[in-house]
Amino acid sequence: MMKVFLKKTLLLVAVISLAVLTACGGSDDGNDGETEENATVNYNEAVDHTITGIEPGAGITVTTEKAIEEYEELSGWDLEISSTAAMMSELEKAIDNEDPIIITGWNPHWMFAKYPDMKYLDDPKNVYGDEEGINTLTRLGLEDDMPEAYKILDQFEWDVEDMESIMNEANETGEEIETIAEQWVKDNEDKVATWTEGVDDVDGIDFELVSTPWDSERASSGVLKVAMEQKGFNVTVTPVDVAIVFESVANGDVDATIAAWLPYTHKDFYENNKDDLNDLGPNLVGAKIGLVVPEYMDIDSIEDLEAK
Ligand code: PBE
Repeated sequence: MMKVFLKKTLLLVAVISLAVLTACGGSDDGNDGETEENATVNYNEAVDHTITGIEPGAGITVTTEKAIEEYEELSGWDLEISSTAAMMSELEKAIDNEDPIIITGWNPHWMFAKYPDMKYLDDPKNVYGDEEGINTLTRLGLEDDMPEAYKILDQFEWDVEDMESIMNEANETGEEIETIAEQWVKDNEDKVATWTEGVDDVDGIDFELVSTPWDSERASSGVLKVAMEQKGFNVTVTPVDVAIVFESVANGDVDATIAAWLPYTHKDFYENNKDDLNDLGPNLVGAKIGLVVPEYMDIDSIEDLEAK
């Protein structure tokens, strides 16, 4: 009798515990929903309706201004324009404190090697676009004036991994990108040989490459300069704002650039100048830009943000 009673009591206790646990679980779910909603609202205010951006002369800056115009959810938002270095230090601070932050991010760059727990926000209006290429553009007439240079530019292509290996190493060691790029050329003779294949040596022809100041382009222009100098060219690399890159190639002030992010990031610059330059297509595929947030932020799309 006593045993049966005990058994029943234990069973009852077990059933009650289970019920309590389930109830807690249930109310937890309810809280989650609330937290999610609140969190989204708070992100907008926590970042002060501000996207942390980079230099004024970048394509991603222009594209982000366009996104602010095109997305209702970004109406009233600001783009904080400063420098890539300033943006990266804001990002580091935010991640250290698990604070929300929205940056203008891109690949190839070492930001994803250093902070792998970040994500691109979905961009349903396709303002930033999908994956794109980094194209080679030359001035009109280069093929006739400098056939050897033209042939190297036409054959120049490499992979995201190549470019990133240079950028990551420079970031980790603190050495200049150009120094590492030079070493990369020595270590990758076979790949470099495909760029210069069938090209005769020249005797000190000056060649002007125009580029942008970001690590990705310091890496590409760095390797191409060394590869062309091995064939006898004297190469000058001039880093300038994106607008000047396109204008100077189109004006024929410089010979070429290998720094055109297309078809999205530099779209407007390309459209304005495309009739006056020669587009040799991508020298790298798999580049991307967009709005990037740390994974701990509970949003997935630009449309999860809210207008000011
Ligand atoms: N970037 C890196 C540049 C091109 C290379 C994405 C910051 C831009 O024009 O936005």
